[in-house]
Amino acid sequence: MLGSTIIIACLLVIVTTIALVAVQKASSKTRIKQRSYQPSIVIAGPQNSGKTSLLTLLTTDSMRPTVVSQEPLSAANYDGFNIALVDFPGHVKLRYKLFEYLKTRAKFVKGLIFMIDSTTDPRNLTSTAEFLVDVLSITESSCENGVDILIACNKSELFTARPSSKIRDVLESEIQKVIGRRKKSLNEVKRRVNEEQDAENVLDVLQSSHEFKFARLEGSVVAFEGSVSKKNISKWRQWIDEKL
Ligand SMILES: Nc1nc2c(ncn2[C@@H]2O[C@H](COP(=O)(O)OP(=O)(O)O)[C@@H](O)[C@H]2O)c(=O)[nH]1
Ligand SMILES: [Mg+2]
Repeated sequence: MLGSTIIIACLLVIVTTIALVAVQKASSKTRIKQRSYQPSIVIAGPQNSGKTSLLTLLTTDSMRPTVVSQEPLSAANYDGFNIALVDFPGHVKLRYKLFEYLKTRAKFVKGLIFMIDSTTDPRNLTSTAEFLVDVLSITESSCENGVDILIACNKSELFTARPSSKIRDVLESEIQKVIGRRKKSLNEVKRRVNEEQDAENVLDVLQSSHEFKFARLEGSVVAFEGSVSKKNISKWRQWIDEKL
């Protein structure tokens, strides 16, 4: 009698242990699944630069009037590949959606198209440079090789458009100033809270020596001009094809 009770107790312990291990394995599998995303190419940049027009042209081969959306617009399986094209709203108040996306999925982002209106006066590119610093702070620190970036200088058919090389150079020197200003304001805050140190570390990732250079980043940064309305986007298509 005592013997069979012990055997039943042992069996119960064994069955419970097996069940617990099985449940644990199943839940860790779901966690791994949740961390895996479809690879994507992100379209970001200031408002009105032509991001949604580009998404429309790439996915429908036509230029249509766009509607401002507060949510990212996504096209899954672009060109038959297992890759999504995601267009993020450019408004300052909605940029957190892009930053959250990049923070959680940087490893799955095959490339980021940062669209700019090339007719923007170079003297007004400071806010664009600030936006790009926010993006680079995440992409350069979230994955080992960074994320490759195409600065897509749109509306190049307009006569006031600046060449992409000029825009790239202006952005490079503006970013240098933005980093300088941010570091200075961090230094002015004497309290050494962990979070502040983190912010400084991120800036150091972008600026290993005293001068910021795109070429020193982990991800490659190139700038090409194009025009969505003239369907003149061959250089951008070529860059996208390389990422597919
Ligand atoms: N001149 C010109 N206008 C363009 C071009 N691409 C887009 N636009 C216009 O720029 C405006 C903003 O485009 P949209 O795609 O909504 O910009 P988003 O805010 O970045 O998504 C629209 O009026 C478009 O028709 C282009 O290559 N040349
Ligand atoms: Mg848009």
